[in-house]
This record gives sequence, C-alpha cells and structure tokens, in this order.
Amino acid sequence: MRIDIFTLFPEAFEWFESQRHVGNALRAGHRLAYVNYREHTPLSGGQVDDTPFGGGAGMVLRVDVVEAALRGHYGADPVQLRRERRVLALTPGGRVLDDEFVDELAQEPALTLLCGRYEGFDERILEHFASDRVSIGRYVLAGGELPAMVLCDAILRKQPGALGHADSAAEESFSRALEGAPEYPHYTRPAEYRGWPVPEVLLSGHHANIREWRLEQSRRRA
Ligand code: 6GU
Repeated sequence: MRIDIFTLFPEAFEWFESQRHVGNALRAGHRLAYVNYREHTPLSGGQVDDTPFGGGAGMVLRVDVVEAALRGHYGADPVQLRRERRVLALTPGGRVLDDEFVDELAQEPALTLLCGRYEGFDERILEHFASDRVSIGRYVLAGGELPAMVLCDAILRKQPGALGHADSAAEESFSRALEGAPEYPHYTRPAEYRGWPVPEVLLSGHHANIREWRLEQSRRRA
C-alpha cells in the first residue's frame, strides 16, 4: 500500500510514524509520502487559501492550489487522476468511516488523501478531484490531519505483517469473524485481583468452550 498525504502540516505525522505498528508496515514495504500544498502553490507568499465568496467566517482551501500540488506530484491532470486511483478528501460531511469502508480501502494498491484546513475545501476540489469524501464522525475538527492518521492507522493495521500476530486483525471488533459485533472481553494475569476473578472458562484450556464463550460475549455487546 502506498499512501500519499497532501497537507499543510506534514510535521504533524511525525508522532504517527513513530508508532511500532506503523513502523512495521513501513519496513514491510508500505509507503507514506507527504506533499505540502504550500510548496506547490502558484500564488505569491505561499498563499493556499482565501476568503469565501458570499462572505462568512474562515478561509477556504483554493482549487488552483490543490490542482498545482496534485499535478506537481503526479504529473497528471487531477480530473484524470481520480479515475486511476482513489483520491480521498477528508471532510466532516463525507462517508463515515467504519470497518467495512476500511476493508474496502485497505485493498487498494495506492491512496491519495487530501487534508483540508480552516473552513474546508473549495467545493470544486471535492467535485472534480476527489473520488471519495471521508469523515471520521459527525463532529468537526480543525483539519484533516487527525482524520488522515485515523484512516492510515485503520488501513495499515489491516495489512499483513503490521501487527505482531497474524490473526490479530481478523477477529477484532466489528470484523466479519465476529459478525460485525464489538470484540469479546480480554483478561490477563493476575487471575484474581481485589476479589475480581477472571471467567473460569478462560482458565480451562478448553478451546472449543472458550471460542463459544467469546462469540457469545461478542454477540451480547452488539
Ligand atoms: Cl475528515 N475533517 C474534519 N475537519 N473534521 C472532521 C472529519 C474530517 N471527520 C470528522 N470530523
């Protein structure tokens, strides 16, 4: 998987890349690349945004600036580009990310993420350059960088080898293996703490019973 992230704040991703499961994915050959809109702007003084036509608060990311960044990076017309690869605009009004959507995106060979800031994107960016609009929930954040990290985290941990154990992602919350339900509860040592015991079945070593108990717990949480 190759993910190109267009942003005004590439340095915001330093902490994200320092996490072990992200590092594992990168060592396994997955790639995260960053493109700063500001380095591609055709406008003077590094300008990337402008006041909204019709008035109102905030600033809007300009369509010509986003085109210059996409064209500069891919050497192609962004209107054509979105036919060849998924170009995801991160915007609060988009399709809300869930496990099924993550699975769909995790199967792509390459993704482009467009992070907005301020009041958001000029609508023509969404209309003509983006193949998808993605939201991480029905609330508003100051920019698309945190949503981009959420999306990359969710996608990269689905890639083979990103997690320590091969099965870790298959049977977690909301997966098909758990019929879309939340995950069953986990326990570790000590087996009893302040009088709070671990369910007996988990200590039994009886794998079929454990499996049945876990599926039942998961279903109850659905
Ligand atoms: Cl993708 N962007 C912003 N700015 N806010 C959000 C969001 C995205 N998803 C939920 N809130």
